[in-house]
Formats: sequence, C-alpha cells, structure tokens
Amino acid sequence: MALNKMKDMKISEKERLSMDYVKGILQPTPTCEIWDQIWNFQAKPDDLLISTYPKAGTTWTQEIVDLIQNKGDVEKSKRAPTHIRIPFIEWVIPGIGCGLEQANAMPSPRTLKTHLPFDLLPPSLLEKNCKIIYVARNPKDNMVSYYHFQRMNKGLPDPGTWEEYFETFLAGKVCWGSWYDHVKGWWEAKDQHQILYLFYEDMKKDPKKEIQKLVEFIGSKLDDETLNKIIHHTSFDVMKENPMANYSSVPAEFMDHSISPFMRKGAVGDWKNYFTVAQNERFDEDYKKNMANTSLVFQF
Ligand code: PPS
Repeated sequence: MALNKMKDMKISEKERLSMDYVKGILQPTPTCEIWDQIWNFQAKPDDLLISTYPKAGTTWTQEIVDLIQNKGDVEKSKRAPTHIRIPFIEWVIPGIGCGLEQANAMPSPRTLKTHLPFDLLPPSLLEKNCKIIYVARNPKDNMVSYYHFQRMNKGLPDPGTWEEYFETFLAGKVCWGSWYDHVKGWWEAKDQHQILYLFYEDMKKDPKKEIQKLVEFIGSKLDDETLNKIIHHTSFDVMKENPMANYSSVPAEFMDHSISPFMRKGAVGDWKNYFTVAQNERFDEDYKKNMANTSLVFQF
C-alpha cells in the first residue's frame, strides 16, 4: 500500500480488546485479569521458553525450534498451528484460548512463548533454571512490523496513523512496554541464567549459523541434510504458505490478514520505506540516549 494512503488509515475501535496495566506495562485486559495466575505459573526444569519483544521473530524461531525437536520432520511440525504447538503463556483471547491453560495441560517437555519483559517473567522459570531463547530485532523494523500487526490484530489497540504510532512506540506506550527496557533487561539477565540471545538480522544473514546455535543450545544433534531442510522450511516464503505457521487459522475477526498479512515482508531495512528523514533523526537521537548504558549493538 502507498505510504500516503496508509498514513491516513484508521481502523474501527469497536471490536478491539480493552487494555490495562500490569506493574506499569500495558497489556490486554484479559491478561491483566488473570495476572496472579500467570505470575504463579509453575515451570518444570525441562521447559524451553522462547522470549521476544513482539514482532522480533518469535514465530520464525518457534518454527525452527519445533523442527529441531522433530528432527526435521516437516509433517510432524504441521500437527497444529504455532500457538497450539507452543503456548503463549500470557495470551488470553476470550472465546479463542488461554495460553496458561494450554501450558498447564501440556505434557512435558514443553516449549513455551512469552513477550514479557524480564522483570515480569514468572519467577518459577528462573527458579527451575529453564533454558530460554531470546530473539531481538532492530527497533526501526520492529516498530514498522508492530504498527502493521496492530492494524490487523483486534487483540491489540488501534495504532492510529503512522505518525501517531511512531510517537506511541518511542514513548513505550505499547503492549509489553518499551522496546529499550525489553531488549536491555534480557541482555543484562543473559549471563546469570541459561539464556541464548539471538538477533533477527543474524538469522536473516546466516540462518545456518544461528540454527546451529539453537541446535547446540537445545542439546540436539542434526546432520547437514536435516539442517538444510530446516533452513528451507523456515524461510519466509515457505512459512508464508504454511497454514500451520502463518496464523491464517486464527479467525479473521481477530487477525485480519486482508488488512496486513501476519507474514508481511520478513525483511531487514523495511523501516526505510516508512521513516521520514525527520523521524529518523529524532529516532537516532532517542536511540543514542537510551542505549548509552549498554553493550548491546543492533544492525539496521
Ligand atoms: S509475534 O506476533 O510477536 O509473535 O510476531 P513475530 O513472529 O515475533 O514477528 C513477526 C515478524 O517476523 C517476520 N517473520 C519472518 N521473517 C523472516 N523469516 C521468516 N521465516 C519469518 N517468519 C516471520 C514476519 O514477517 C513479521 O515481520 P514483518 O517485518 O512484519 O514482515
């Protein structure tokens, strides 16, 4: 869609979930309502958690991990949609599902998903020393992806125009909070816990290398042929056509892929099609300030 057309676009508020705060972090109200249960989630030592800021490459990582666990058996990984195979622990959509209930009912070993900032992670996952995979994405592409996702996902607030959303994102007034706090919080935690910290841009540049890191971290062993098969089946183009990995199974009243497909572009640098020169300058200034106290480096 042309940028000028998209900028003027507004989505009806009427069918969207309401939002509330958990410890200062914006969340859909149904999540806030069961927060005590989420916080008291009981982990098991062999749980594997995939943690990300929204739109950082979660689904891609989930598909890779599931295929590693299934030794590259593509049919096995098509047994159910992503969100059923790998419960999203804090996600509650009335009438559709509750990640916490799914996780509690699931036999071990479980693979789970969260977008929670490190400080909001249910303590049991750390007490049980669970392995955690964290994936981060550069904030400019992350912002563009999140903007389009909020347009199509009725479980999240209406993003407004691109100009409005740019400010909302910079202020950290989006669900799961500030991108800065999220990536830095997990980065600081990574050396004290079993956390493998990966980057979306590295996965794009050299998927084999990053998938090998995942294989090793999970404690699996795969031959070269299986690795290549996993690279192929988790490429953007193949996943886009896979109904078990592209969220097309979620009812359209919640995720309307005709507004913006879940599998949208899968690229690095798409932000250049959205950021104006002035926005880019403003962003860079803000980024410099917020990232001054970390060794974390991103590729744009
Ligand atoms: S969510 O809703 O938070 O779980 O979304 P998440 O899966 O983290 O992020 C969605 C973005 O990741 C892109 N994606 C991929 N990129 C490259 N390769 C593969 N295989 C892949 N699968 C998903 C997806 O297209 C979203 O990014 P954008 O930039 O919007 O296209």
